[in-house]
Amino acid sequence: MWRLSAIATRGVSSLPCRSTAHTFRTVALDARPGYRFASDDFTPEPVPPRLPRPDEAVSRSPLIITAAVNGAETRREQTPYVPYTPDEIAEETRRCREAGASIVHVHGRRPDGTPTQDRTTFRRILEAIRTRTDIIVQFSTGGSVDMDLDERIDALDLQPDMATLTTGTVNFGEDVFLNTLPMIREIADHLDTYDIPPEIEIFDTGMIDTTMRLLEDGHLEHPLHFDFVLGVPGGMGARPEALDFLTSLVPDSSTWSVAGVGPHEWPMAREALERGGHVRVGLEDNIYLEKGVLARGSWELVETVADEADTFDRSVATPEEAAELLELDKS
Ligand code: KMH
Ligand code: ZN
Repeated sequence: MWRLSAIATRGVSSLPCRSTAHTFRTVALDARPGYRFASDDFTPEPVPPRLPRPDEAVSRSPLIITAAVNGAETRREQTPYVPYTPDEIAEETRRCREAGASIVHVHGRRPDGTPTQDRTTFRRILEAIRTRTDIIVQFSTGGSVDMDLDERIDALDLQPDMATLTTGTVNFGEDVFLNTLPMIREIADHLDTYDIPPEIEIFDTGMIDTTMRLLEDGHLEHPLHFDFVLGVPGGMGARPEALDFLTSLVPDSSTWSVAGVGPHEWPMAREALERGGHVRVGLEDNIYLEKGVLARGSWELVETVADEADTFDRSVATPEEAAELLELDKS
């Protein structure tokens, strides 16, 4: 909001209608005291080149790595390593846990790979994961772009440790990932009913403003964990400046991770490592270990981040440590 005000002020500074400009100036001054204007003209001081980086104040907390092992869109035609069945998903999850992941983000698939949020499928996935590992299990409520709301929330009564909540609509490649306000409220309230902490998925800046409104209206509570999904075609681009801005907007009590899509996975992971944030990787977001080389599973992407953590003075969080950082009650 304050940025829009400042830009609007600059936009009207050469306009003859000074009363309009004055209105804009007042808004800008109230909203962001850093912007000052000479008393009789409307030329702002230059915009600082960069917002202050938040990493200076951040302690080097253990690194939470989330493995997004399958997603709804990644297909065997693209990579043979994407898991479809509950057993395949659970095996891949076990490998990711061994490689350093403390959270797994899962979508349901039918045996032919088509996406489903069907409760029976999720029950099998949950059971298969639980018998193999102690990882924190996070269900998707995003599903795929073709699903209706009922399908997306069908499995939440199984009470996973966490579930996602996207707080806005976004273009998603050629499609639209629809999340109207009533839908968002319904998912948030459903999560609350089953006492499931959300991970707030942010594909674009306005989604943070909507999250704030949901907090004010009592549909969400502090502390929140955000995941900035950057680089989706149609969503917010994956740039360090985007992270500057997004991290400046979230409440102080929040934790955050970043999921860079496609070639943005590594640069964004490094930004998060450096700033004290957390990282999501996996075949849902990116199928390559490096240009032209397929990752042999999400575990290999997890392993790469875990190997790099030390360079940034970060230890890799166990599920227990992750639960503590996110203030989850893991029973
Ligand atoms: N598959 C995307 C349309 C989530 O898991 O919560 C939505 C998505 C978000 O993947
Ligand atoms: Zn997902």
